[in-house]
Amino acid sequence: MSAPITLARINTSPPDVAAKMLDGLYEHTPWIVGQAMAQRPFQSLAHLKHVLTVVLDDAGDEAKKDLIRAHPELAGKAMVSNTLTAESTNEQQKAGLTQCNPQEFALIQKLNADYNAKFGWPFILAVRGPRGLGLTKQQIISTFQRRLNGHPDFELQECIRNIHRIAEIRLNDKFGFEPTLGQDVWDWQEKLAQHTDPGYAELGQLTVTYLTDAHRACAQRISHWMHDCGFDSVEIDAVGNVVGVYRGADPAAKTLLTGSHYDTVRNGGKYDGRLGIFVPMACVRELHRQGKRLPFGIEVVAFAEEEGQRYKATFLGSGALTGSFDPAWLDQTDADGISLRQAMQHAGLCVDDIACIQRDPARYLGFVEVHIEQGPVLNELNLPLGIVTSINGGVRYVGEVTGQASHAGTTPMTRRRDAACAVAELALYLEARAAQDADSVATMGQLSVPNGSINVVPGTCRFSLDIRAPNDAQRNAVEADVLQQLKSICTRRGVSLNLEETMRASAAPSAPALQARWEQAVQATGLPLFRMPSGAGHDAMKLHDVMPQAMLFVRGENSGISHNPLESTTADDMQLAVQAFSHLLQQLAGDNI
Ligand code: HGY
Ligand code: MN
Ligand code: MN
Repeated sequence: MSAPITLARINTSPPDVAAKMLDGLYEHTPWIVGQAMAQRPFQSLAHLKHVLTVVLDDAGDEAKKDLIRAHPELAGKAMVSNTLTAESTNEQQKAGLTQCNPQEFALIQKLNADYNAKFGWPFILAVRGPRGLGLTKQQIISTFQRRLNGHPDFELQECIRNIHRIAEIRLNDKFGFEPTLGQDVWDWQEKLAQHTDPGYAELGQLTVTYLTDAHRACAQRISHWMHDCGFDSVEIDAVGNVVGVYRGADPAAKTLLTGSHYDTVRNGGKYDGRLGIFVPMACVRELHRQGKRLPFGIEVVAFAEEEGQRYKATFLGSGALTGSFDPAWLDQTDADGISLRQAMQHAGLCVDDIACIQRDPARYLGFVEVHIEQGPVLNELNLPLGIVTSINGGVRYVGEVTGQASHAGTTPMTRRRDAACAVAELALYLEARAAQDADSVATMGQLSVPNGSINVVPGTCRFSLDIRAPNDAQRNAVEADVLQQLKSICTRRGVSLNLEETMRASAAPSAPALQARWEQAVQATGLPLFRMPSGAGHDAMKLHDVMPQAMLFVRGENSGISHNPLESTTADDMQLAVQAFSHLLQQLAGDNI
């Protein structure tokens, strides 16, 4: 039995001996590992993995295509003729590809043929999957079918990203490394995703909106898991936030506040918000397991409402902590006419206690939040972690344009007051106006004709506006132009407008001292630093109003797609997030690290 491979042996052995220990990482392509040896010593596995991606990136697209073509097809000829490498055999077995039924086998052969004919290389997918346990055959087939429609430039890079994921898992196997904390965080998210609102469960979709039964089940599960992690106190507060406190050794010390939200958008992903709850929970569990107390307390809050889906009360959960809960929200009604007040009472929440939730900022060191990036940047850079420099400011509206419903057949085009066309004209202006700035974004996420008919000119059209920019002045400029255009469209078309602002959040630059701690923590993992703004809004921008805050981003799979069931990240990346968070805690504790 050869001695286990260690980083020390890799760093100190002659380069060819070290490369030999890593043989098989990249299918039939040893030169990548060979060239990476020049970058020794490797600080960590994460450092080694990233260096391998850089070596290949520097080699260019033809080298990438050669590497892809060195791979076998899934359930392909090599599997049938039993000529797969040991690693590929293991991987395709774990994914059940060696047990395809005739229909599955025929379908995969057809997909292989079509994919090869379209792209000129085989389809590559890390079939061990984001958890490392192996994807199901159905997941493999549906990914295959989805990516067959991709663009060649994207598919080339996506195959390479999957090859790096395959190499990462093979490297873990060689080192006997299991990202166990990341796997636990991954499993918590899977279990929590079992709770979803009625109408979505049947569709296999994840939707958890404020105070539904699924939402309250999530609160219960999170509170039970917090207890299991060893938090000293766990409570569900008057707006449904789940608050876990792990006391510090020094009762006079300030507390570190952290957390994120557990509500989701409709048909959302499993990681948006939730990752920022479970990463600190895993850190507290490790402290508890070691019987360790930091000088300061750690308060992890699972915020009950951030997305503003059921009620127009965005950031309700974190807003309650900063004293910005708006009592007027209580009279808002949802699509079924249930008021927020009724929903809270039905959930057993005491509306009178909401004011008690407000925190005294002087008691806190600040707020840190871990969140998936929800964009493609880290995914395309092959970077597991990113440092957030600022959160873009945003403003949201809901509106209704009223024109004149009339007969689609008899109303001349010159005599119409078509509410939908007015809104459609605004949508195109919104898109063009935001595109004028390199980094503004504007979205009309909702556009509907209530009780519309195929043969009636729309008399009413409802819509939403979501406008964001890296700073408030730029956001306000886009907003002003859009509102001005909306007004002139309505005047010209003879339609009326009802518009309501539902959310306004200022851009939130990270507190330099806390950002520096995230940077130190990421460097300690062996990864390069990458600083970036957040296009998405987060609870941190609410806490920003009252205390220092800074965020850590975790790479998303599938181009970092979010607010979509394809949202994904890996147990290895979550492990690194837990590692970075633990390092930040040690820094704050003054540990000499
Ligand atoms: O919309 C956002 O940016 C966040 O996901 N609520
Ligand atoms: Mn979200
Ligand atoms: Mn979020």
